[in-house]
This record gives sequence, structure tokens and C-alpha cells, in this order.
Amino acid sequence: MKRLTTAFLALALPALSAQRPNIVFIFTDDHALEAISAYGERFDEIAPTPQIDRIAKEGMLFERSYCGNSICGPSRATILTGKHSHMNGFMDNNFSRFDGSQPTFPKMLQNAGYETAVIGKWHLISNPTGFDHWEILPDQGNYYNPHFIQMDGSRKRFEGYVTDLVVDKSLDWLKNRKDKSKPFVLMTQQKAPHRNWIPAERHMKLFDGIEIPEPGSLFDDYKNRVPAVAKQQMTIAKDFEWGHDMLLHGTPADPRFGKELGNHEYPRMSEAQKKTFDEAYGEENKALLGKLKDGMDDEELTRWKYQRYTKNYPRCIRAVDENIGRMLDYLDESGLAENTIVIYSSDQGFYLGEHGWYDKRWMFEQSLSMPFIIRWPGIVKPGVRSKAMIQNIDYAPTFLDVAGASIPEDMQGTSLVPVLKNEGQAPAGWRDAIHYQYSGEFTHNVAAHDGVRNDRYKLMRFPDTDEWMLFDLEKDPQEMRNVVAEKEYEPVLKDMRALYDSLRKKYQVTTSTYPQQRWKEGWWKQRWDQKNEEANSAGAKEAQVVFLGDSITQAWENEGKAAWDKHFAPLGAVNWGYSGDRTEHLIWRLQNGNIQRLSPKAAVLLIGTNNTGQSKRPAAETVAAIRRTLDDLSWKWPDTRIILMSVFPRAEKAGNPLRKINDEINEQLKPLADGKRIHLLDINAKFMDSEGTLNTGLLPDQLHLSPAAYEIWAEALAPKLKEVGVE
Ligand code: SGN
Ligand code: CA
Repeated sequence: MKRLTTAFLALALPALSAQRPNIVFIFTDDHALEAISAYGERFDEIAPTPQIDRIAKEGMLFERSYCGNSICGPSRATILTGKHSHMNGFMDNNFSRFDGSQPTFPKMLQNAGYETAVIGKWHLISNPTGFDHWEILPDQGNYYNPHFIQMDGSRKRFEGYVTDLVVDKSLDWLKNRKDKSKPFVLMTQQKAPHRNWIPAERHMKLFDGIEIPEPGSLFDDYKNRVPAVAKQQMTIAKDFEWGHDMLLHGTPADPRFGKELGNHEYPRMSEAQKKTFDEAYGEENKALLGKLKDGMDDEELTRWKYQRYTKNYPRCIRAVDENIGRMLDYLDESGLAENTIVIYSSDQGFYLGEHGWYDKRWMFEQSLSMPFIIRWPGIVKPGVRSKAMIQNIDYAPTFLDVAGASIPEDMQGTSLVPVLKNEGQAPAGWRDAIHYQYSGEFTHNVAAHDGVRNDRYKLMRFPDTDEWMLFDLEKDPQEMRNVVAEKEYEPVLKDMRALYDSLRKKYQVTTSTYPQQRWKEGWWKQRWDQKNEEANSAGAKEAQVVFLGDSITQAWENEGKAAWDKHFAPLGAVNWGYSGDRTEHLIWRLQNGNIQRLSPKAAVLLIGTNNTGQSKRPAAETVAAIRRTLDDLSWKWPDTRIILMSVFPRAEKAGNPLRKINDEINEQLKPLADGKRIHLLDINAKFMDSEGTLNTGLLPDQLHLSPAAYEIWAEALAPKLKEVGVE
């Protein structure tokens, strides 16, 4: 039977692969729905996007498409992994570094016989993995004469405008593919229309003399919402920079300018490009300076800024749109179009003056929404607008599904194929709500928040202040009024709170699994920096054992020092214990510390007692977080053996409630050990008598170990370490 199946597959596969569709994923940065004519209204007549609309006319547009974390890197990491930020580890643009050793859809498509390429903005810090070909912009990339990082790590500068170059390179790749018998996935990823919105020379004067309509909330007073809404730093009125955003280049100073007349694109331009730029903006700038001298009031100035911004933004989009036209034309001419899925999407939405803002991050509609338009000849009926609620966790499973590859169970999204095949109708049981979580970066000072949105309501929570906001999107589509405390919304609030809990459960978000750093505590940050430095040093590779944990691990440096020096120092062992850490802190450290620079033979993991002691969290939650840590370690240190320590007993007597939680944790840890990669070590009996009463000679404060106890632990570890190959 088995042989038969293999023979059948061998026959069937070539035919199957010939039919499998190619995927061209056209992706931009910060493209608001409002500025796509297939979606929005304000720019429809002034600045339409005919080529994006062409994909919509020939395919399906999703009206309810959302991200899970409205910021660049996180959205991209989610797309690659099919998992929310807290699961793929890329939480924010401030600290995160994408762990490219984890499973991603490009890797899986490669395994399924696809050729894979990514060209353009990447912004995940580490280099791409899972791509046969890549050529990426460093970090945010530049608009003018940009550098691209090559696969050999070198940086090359190219003359021209970034949006054109990304598509030049994409077309080159398509034309010169090595193995044209293979299906392919091409991710062509634009920088535009990301800040600071510098148009191509040919578009600099588009929309001159036209007034872009203002949104109703341009002068939002931020009342009736939590104070965090007013505290952000992303308003057109106050946070726009004179040189960087307003392009007041080389103009005489005004007291209001401060020191900020810089624009990092200008110095990159050729003389000819500079000339076009100066000609395009010079007159308007001069007029503004005149007005400022005459005493322009703040409101008028904000309106001026708004106009400059909302013209440069669609100017940048014009180049995107033209280049999409080039891509679609090439697909037509080459005959590829017929068997190629084309998708248009952007990493998140954006504010075009709504609430007085530019930028994103918030769970409010404009930045929560992502464009998602897909053309799939023969499968997707043209011109359909789907109301199915989708999220960026769905892209990876969709790509795997169309390629006939299996979808790993731990991917959190759902394949859209059933919706695509069913004229946009969601099948029974489809999601009716989405989960969101923004970690709170420094940039633009938007407070951390998470929440849920269903068809009508949105609930947001601000963990730092323990505040909530509830919006009735039907009555208040602009989200101007938080109704969380209003009597008539009590039943709605109750339902939304239940929804919030259930989605957190579904996506495995608990306080214990949601990565957290403790930088506010100076010593923690210092230890972190120091440990990172050590990990990056030349000798780091020598470390055979790494200890991961909290204060009990950290204290190998104090109470445990004698035992450490005797047993572990000769192994070049590393102590990554941080006093007071709970599972969420260890998870953050593992995701953000570049731990791949070490490759120990073994790691000793002891974590969890602070989850119990500090907030009495249920054992199952702590164990789920430990399981999560073990998964993480399996990508980062695939060959490292883990010695998983049972959590040490706490409190004097066996009946103590905290002791009991730790006992439960230990019970639930047992099945995680497979005796191969993960070895469980339980030495708790050595610290207690037969009744379970603690030996306070060994655990003086009923939690931490004495020097003698460290010696006991070290002696118990020695044979285990030997067993896994550490000598
Ligand atoms: C830069 C921008 C910010 C923007 C972030 C994140 N400043 O820091 O305005 O919020 O990128 O954008 S700028 O000085 O470079 O213009 S993201 O799309 O990459 O997440
Ligand atoms: Ca972005």
C-alpha cells in the first residue's frame, strides 16, 4: 500500500506542480485604505490608484482586513510565520530582531518545490531566510539612489528612485529565473509610501494648486477617551518636522524651526534631482515663510502641513501604482498572469490627518486596517467585495494552501482559500472577531494596548494604566467617544470582556507568555547589556552550558559561587539568571538577545516560581509559558540539550497554597521531557523531609538556596550534564 502511494505521488507530482499557481505578493509600507480608490473616498477623484483598482476589478477585495499589531516589522513577521507577534517574537521595531531560524511560509514553500524571492523593504534586522533570492533595503531604506543589501552581505548603491528600482529588480528576477519549471513566490516590497514621503521627480508637482479635503477629526481635542490618546507624539500640528516632513530645505531660519531642517534624502540626490526638488517645493516654501513672518496662526499652519503631507503621500503612491501597472503588464505579456495569484497589501494602515495624526500603531480603524486585494484567474470571481473578517495571520496558511502544502498546526491564522472559492462568503464557523496587541514602543509615544474588534464594537485595554475603551463603531465610526462607563453599554461591555478573554486564550496570550522586558529597572538593563556584550565576545562560543532562570540561577554568582567555580566555571558556563524574572521576562530575553551567538551543548532551565510567588498564577499558565520557552529554544538552539529543572519547593509546609501551585507545575512539566532533547531533573526531595517540610538550613528564606544547597544542586547536575555530552 505504502509503495503504491509513493509510486502514485511520483507520477502525479510533476503534473500537479505544473498547475500550482505562482504568487506575486505586492506589498507596500503604510498604505492607508483611504488612499486607495478601490477602498477610500477622500482621494478618489484627485489621486486615484487605477492599477491597484485593476487587481480589485479582476479579483476580490477584502473590506474587513486587519493587522494584529500595527507596525512595520511585527506585521511582516506575522505574515511570514502565520503567528501573532508574541508567538513569533518580533514585538516591536525598537528591540526586536526576527529569529530567522523559526518556521516560515517561504521555507515551507521552498520545501514544497517553490522558488522564493523577496525584493525591497524587509525591516526585520536579521537577514532573510527561506529565500532562493533576496535583495533588500537596509532598515527603512531610502527613496533616492538607495542602497540594497546583496545576498553576500555587501551593500550596493543604485541610481534612481526606490519604487522603480524595486520593480526593475522584481521583473529582472522573474525574467531570469533559474528553474522556470518551478512555481514561484515573489514578494515585491516597496518602501513607499512610508515617511518621509519623498515623491519621484516626475510626481513632485502632481496635485499642485489642488486642495485635499480635510477629515472631520483633523483638530481632534482627544476628549472622551483615555489620557494616553492625547499623550501620543504623532500629530501633524506638533510633531511634524520642518525639514524632514515639510521639506523646508535650505530656506532661511524661522524661530519656530528649532534645529530641525534636516532631510536625509536631499544629500543623497544627484545635482539634477536636487534641482527638480528645489523647483518643485521652492515657491511654496517661500510663500510659507512669508506667511510665517506675517504671523500665521497655528491652525492655518496645521492646515498647510496637512496639505503638504497629503499631497506628498499620494505622489509616492502614484509611483507605486504605475509600477504595479508595469508588473501586471509583464505578467500579461509573458503569459504568466493566467496561473499567477497577484496580491496587493500593505503592512498596516495609516492616518491621513484623522485625529490630527500621521503614523499608525493604534488599534483605531485607520491603522488597524490593511488593504488586501487578490486576483486569482479561474478561481476568484472578478469584482467581488468580501466581508469576511481576515487578519495578517491568515496569509501564510493561505499561501501554503494554494501550494498544496500542509499547514502546521501551530500557525494561528486560517487559509482564505475557502472564502476565495466561495465568492467571498465566509464559510460557517469563520471568525467574527479579531485580536490585537501593540507592545508600546518609544517612537511616537503610543501607549501599549491590546483589544478585540467584532463586527460592531471595539474594546481596547491599556495595561500600564489599567484603563479600557469601548467604541460603538456603528454609532461612532470616527471613534471619538469611549462608552466603557456608560450604563446602556453594560451588557455590551460584558460580552466584549468575555470575547477579549476568549481570544487571548485562543491565541495563547497570557501575562506569562507575553514577552516583557524590565528596562525601567536600571540594574536589569545593565545586566542585560553586559550579558549581551559577553555573548558577542570572541570567547562566547566556548560556553558549553548556559543557565537560564531567575534569582535562584543568578545567585550562582553569590551563595552558589563556590559550587559554580568548582563544577561549572571550567565548562565556560554562562549565567543568564535575572533576579525576579518571571516566564514572560525570560521569553523576552530569549527573543531579543541574539542568543544564537552561543551554541551550548546544554542549557539548564529553572523558571516559574515567581509566577507563583508574585501573583499566584495558575500552574497551567506557567507551564504553557515554559513549553513556549522550550519551543523557542528548539529553533534557536536545535542541538542543545535542555535540562529542565522542576521548580524548587517554596514555603515551609507541604500544605502551603504556593507550594501546591509549584507542585502542580512540576506534575505538568513531566510530559514535556522526551529524554532526548529535554531531560527533566527533580531534586526537590533533597530539600525536604518525608513530610514535605523544608530544610531551612538549605533554603533559609524558604525560597532561595544556601551555599550547601547549591553544592547539592551542582552534584545532581554533574551526571546529567555528562549524560548529554558535557564533560
Ligand atoms: C521611522 C519613522 C517613524 C515611524 C517608524 C516606524 N520616523 O522611525 O515616523 O513611525 O519609522 O515605521 S522617520 O524619521 O524615519 O521618518 S515602520 O513602518 O517602519 O514601522
Ligand atoms: Ca509600515
